[in-house]
Amino acid sequence: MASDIILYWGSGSGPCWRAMICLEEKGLSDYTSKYISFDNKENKSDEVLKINPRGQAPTFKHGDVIVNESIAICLYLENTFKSQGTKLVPDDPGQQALVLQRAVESHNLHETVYDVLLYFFSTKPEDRTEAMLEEKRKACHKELQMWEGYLAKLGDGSYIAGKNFNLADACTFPFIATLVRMGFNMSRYPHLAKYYDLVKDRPSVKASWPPLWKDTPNKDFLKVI
Ligand SMILES: N[C@@H](CCC(=O)N[C@@H](CS)C(=O)NCC(=O)O)C(=O)O
Repeated sequence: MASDIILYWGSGSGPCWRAMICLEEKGLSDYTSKYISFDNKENKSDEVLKINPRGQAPTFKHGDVIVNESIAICLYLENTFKSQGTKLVPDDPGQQALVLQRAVESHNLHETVYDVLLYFFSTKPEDRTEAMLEEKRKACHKELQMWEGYLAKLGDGSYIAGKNFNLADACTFPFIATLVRMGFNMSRYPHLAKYYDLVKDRPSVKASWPPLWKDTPNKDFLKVI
């Protein structure tokens, strides 16, 4: 029974998706799901602010325990529901170190992807300059080369931090999927493209796929990146 778990989440939010994937992986899919609209500023409602003074999503509560910050939520779920569902953090110290590192390191990918998107969302096409596009392009490719290299080193069929799906994937995949959704041409990164294909049909990922993305075609903003 997971009905004493409440998650406030917004569609298409990578941080929210991380928590939702972990809830599914831990067999907690019957949590109390509270969808909030960022457009209607529901993340700044009294109900959310009471739990999360930053007024951000994900906002999470389990009984009387409040945990905000997506990676903290994922780690809390693993620690609290250790014996059920997918093991998200391995016991072996070396493997664990890699998983924790990649999970936290996904912050860089998050920042990079959202920075590029913010540029597109906050400017009119006619106001975009080639110099700014080049700056965003460089930052994005520099970050993606890092992740492409990690996957290349691990070999075909690998997840982001080893042979099994774990916390690092829950934390990283949402931002790879965001790039694809927004029209980024992932075929230039063959390992990342294979990784996307490997993870996109995973039951936890499918069950938590952003609803607004389900019935609409991918965007094309990032085709120039
Ligand atoms: N570091 C936070 C970031 C959460 C975050 O930035 N959430 C965005 C949605 S993707 C949000 O709530 N934005 C509204 C705001 O900051 O007012 C986490 O990982 O949970």
